[in-house]
Amino acid sequence: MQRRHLLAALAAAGLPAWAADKKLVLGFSQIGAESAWRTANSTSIKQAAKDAGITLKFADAQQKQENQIKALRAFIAQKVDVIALSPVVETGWGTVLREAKVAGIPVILTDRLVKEADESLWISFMGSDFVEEGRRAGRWLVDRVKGGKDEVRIVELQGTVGAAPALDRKQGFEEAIKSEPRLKIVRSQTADFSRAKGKEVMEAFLKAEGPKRIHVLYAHNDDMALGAIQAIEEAGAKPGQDIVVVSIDGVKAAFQAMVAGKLNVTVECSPMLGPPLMQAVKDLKAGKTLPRRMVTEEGVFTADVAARELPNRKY
Ligand code: GYE
Repeated sequence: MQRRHLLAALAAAGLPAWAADKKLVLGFSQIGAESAWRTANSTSIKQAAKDAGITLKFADAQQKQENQIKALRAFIAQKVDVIALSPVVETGWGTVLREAKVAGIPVILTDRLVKEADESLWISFMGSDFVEEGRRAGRWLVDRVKGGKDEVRIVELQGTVGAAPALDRKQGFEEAIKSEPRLKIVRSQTADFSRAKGKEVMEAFLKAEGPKRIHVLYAHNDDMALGAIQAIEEAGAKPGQDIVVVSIDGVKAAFQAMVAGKLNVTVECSPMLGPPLMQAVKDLKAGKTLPRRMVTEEGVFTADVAARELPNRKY
């Protein structure tokens, strides 16, 4: 933005001209580094802050809500201009969000939503529609099994317990497969969005059911699917053929697995939230009102388009 525009925006927002010379400070509380999605998300945030000339205080909570709460308190003590939070689970945020509100620091939720009755505790939420992602995965499967007669036995790898994308992707998928009574989820367990746990839990599923009694794997993210693919191969079955593999995110490794014929479909979930977040921080400080909800646009990619799409993938 040109300086005279910035000054005009500041004046319109009732802010003094010196505010134009102060670099904005954003405190960002990240969940951790559990998946390729998360790593791409962190890179996007850091790069976009640099490009926008915003000072970023980045805190990695290593998957622990208590670390996120500590980070938020540190941001409040440092009087950052804006706080952005990607909450590991949905509940338990009321107290610390109220502390931010009392301190007059606006909070933007990115990626995941919280469940709090008082919705004035955050000013905007940007990220994907996880229920819709689950529905897209389910609809693809309903279409795929159309016309068959036999029961289709599904095992499900859930994301982190209590996390918005785990709850919502389960709900959306279940809703979509209701229209096809042959589809049955026979086992469902968390593997915490990680590749190692995805492999471990899939091994347990294969042991309990036997590879022949599992027809479909639905994983709430690509990393768990990729771990599970390894387990399926080690059990002597062919992922993508003997067991249909459906997952979510659309990371590069998933496209590579589709090209190799081991994964059937991935529902896209974009981690590139850095640029819209920095824009929101600037808009906010220029006195603009942010939309309450900003939804990411995304698609569905199947194995037959994977080779063509792979070079276009940004994460
Ligand atoms: O799908 C998963 C990550 O919240 C959308 O978290 C995100 C999810 C993503 O660990 O891979």
